[in-house]
Amino acid sequence: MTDDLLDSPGGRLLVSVAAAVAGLAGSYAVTGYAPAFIASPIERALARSMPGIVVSTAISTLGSLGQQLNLLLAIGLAGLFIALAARAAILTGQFTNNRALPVVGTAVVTWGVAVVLTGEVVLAAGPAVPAAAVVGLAQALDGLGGPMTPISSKRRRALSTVGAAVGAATVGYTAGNRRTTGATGDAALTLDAPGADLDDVEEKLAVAADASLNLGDIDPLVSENFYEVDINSIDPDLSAADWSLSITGAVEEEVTLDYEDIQGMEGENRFVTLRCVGESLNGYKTDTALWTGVPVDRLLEEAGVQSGCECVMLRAADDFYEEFPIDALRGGMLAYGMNGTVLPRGHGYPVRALVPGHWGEVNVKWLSEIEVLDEEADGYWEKRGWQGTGPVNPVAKLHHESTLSDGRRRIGGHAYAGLRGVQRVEVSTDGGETWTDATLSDQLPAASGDGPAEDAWRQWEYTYDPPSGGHTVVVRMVDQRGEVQPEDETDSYPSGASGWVSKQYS
Ligand SMILES: Nc1nc2c(c(=O)[nH]1)N[C@H]1C(S)=C(S)[C@@H](COP(=O)(O)O)O[C@H]1N2
Ligand SMILES: [Mo]
Repeated sequence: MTDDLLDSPGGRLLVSVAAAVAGLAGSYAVTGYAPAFIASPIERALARSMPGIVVSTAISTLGSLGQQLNLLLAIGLAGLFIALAARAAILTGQFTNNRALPVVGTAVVTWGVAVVLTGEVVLAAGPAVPAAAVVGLAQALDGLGGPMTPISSKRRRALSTVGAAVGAATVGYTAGNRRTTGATGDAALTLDAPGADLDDVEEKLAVAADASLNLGDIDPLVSENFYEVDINSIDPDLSAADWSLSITGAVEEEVTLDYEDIQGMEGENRFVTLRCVGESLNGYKTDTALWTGVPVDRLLEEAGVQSGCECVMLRAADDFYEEFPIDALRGGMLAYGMNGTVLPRGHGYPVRALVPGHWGEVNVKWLSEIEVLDEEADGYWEKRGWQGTGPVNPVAKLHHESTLSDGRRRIGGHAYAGLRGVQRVEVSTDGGETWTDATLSDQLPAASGDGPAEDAWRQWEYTYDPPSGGHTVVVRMVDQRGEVQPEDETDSYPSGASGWVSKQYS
């Protein structure tokens, strides 16, 4: 037994962990928050194999925290692989008396693990080199004095190794963050497509701003903060130049389109609202944007649909897939722009589907394939017990409340009913005994400019004298056919929250 750091089990553990930290940082440095990051495939495998009941419970109890915990677990596992690789290399080197093996072994095994996980041969050097460097550093510190006593104490050498790992982590974290924002362009890129009418975008956004009721704390008619829901902790990071979409399956002729094809076609600008089936009744997962893209029906006609089930499966780059009636898709669009900017990565860059009036989940992001089916099949969420491929449930939310200087109360929110359209919102301030119509925002315009948008929410507001003592406000919406939304309350699982929103004020 020498005084060498690498000769004690504790020292080897410390160096292995330091190598893992440096390796993770190195991977992040060269990939950023992207699928090539060494933890990303692990995170994805964990998320995809999680039983439906666990995912659904996590969604309702933890929200997006569940996904973050999953990512942390994946990073821990990736680190464990690197640490084990380093430890094995150190031990084998010592056993065979080979001075080169700890460094070379750590590099090769870490590289191999990264290649197997990510499929990235070059980027796999990201974790391999720093991990091996830390092992090499520890070895060098131990051996600096040659066969004699090393120049610094064992404690000092341990601290130097840890210091190197912390330094690598800091540099890697910074570099990775820079890469992430560089790739996604935090400052949204202005849209510029031959087929897009950008003046029309500006006009429609101005109309929407004008039509919005000024309710201070809640989103105007075009959401400022559009919710994001998907199965990824780390979103696909696609290049538009490499992207293509194929229409396959029960068609007369398969059609493949690339980004340029889509951008060259005559485009349209459409207001569409999305609502997630996992949203709680008075939740915040309903939002509206002005989307730029092309109608799907032309493309389906070009392919010649011959479906036995009149149904279709949309597939995406994150291995997400959803099946639903093809008629719903015929009315939909393929969007590459959002509110006058290039479709952001988090919302499906380069191209996503929009299926008017249907739950968010069938509005597939990072779209790669439209497969026309001959037989019904389950989508990703339906395999996990959800039933979220149909039309949305109507809802009137209560998100704004303020007291005016004269003591009156002002309340408001958004109302959405998919293709049924919002005709009225009714408010009761006496727990549902009596009802009064709320003031509604004007309807957003249709893509053509003629008439209202077929699938967009509206805002409502109502001002009243609050009775002394407590009172209960209830809100409900009435669709364009005059039908009042169902009163019965249901949870979001499995087919979307439903019911009248009510709040008690003291
Ligand atoms: N490829 C892909 N598309 C997806 C999802 C996903 O996980 N992967 N999530 C769906 C769900 S559940 C919803 S509610 C909407 C949300 O769209 P947004 O993130 O743009 O708001 O995207 C849908 N499209
Ligand atoms: Mo969703």
